Amino acid sequence: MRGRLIRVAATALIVPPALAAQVGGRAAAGVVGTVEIHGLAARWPAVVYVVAERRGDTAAAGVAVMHQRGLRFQPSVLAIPAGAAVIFRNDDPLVHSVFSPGRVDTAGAARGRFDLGRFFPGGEGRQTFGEPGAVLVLCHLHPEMAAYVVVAPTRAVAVTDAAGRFSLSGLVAGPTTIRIWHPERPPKTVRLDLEAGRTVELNARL
Ligand SMILES: [Cu+2]
Repeated sequence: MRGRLIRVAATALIVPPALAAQVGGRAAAGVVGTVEIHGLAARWPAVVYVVAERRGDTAAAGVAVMHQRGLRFQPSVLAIPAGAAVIFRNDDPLVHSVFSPGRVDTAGAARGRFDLGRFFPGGEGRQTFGEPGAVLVLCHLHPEMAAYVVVAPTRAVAVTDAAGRFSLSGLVAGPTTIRIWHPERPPKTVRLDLEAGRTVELNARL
């Protein structure tokens, strides 16, 4: 299903020269803004990502870390590009496990299910995420522990901060589709026409 277009506060801001990165020899574009989760105490942050990029980015997708600390997964939402790995590290003085019942996106089926088993204090496990989607991560020993690994189809992905702000930089200018994800809301799709060397502001409400 296609996401609704939302009203965009598209204000062209001046990008400081030091931040005006190049993409393929041209000045890069950027998007900054906020995501407000209407009618909900913000337990979870949102994830904002570019759906498709025209440049061929062959850089390694990298490795991210999600901690188990204070009987919580930290961060509670981790956003990575497809192909990246996540190291789950037990920083608590007790045993945790790490597993996923499968994807919770609109694909429906329990693809992406995994179970890394139990980890003693200081132990860690590693999982690579090849397919885009939102993956719920749980601990068998502590049912209250929950987190999401959001696997974006591109490298252009950001998690909102405590104030709901996000920033995407180094983007290719031109028509761009942005998707906003939150675990308790349907995803929203926004289409922007990005200009080289400029950063536009996008303020969305889910
Ligand atoms: Cu646990």
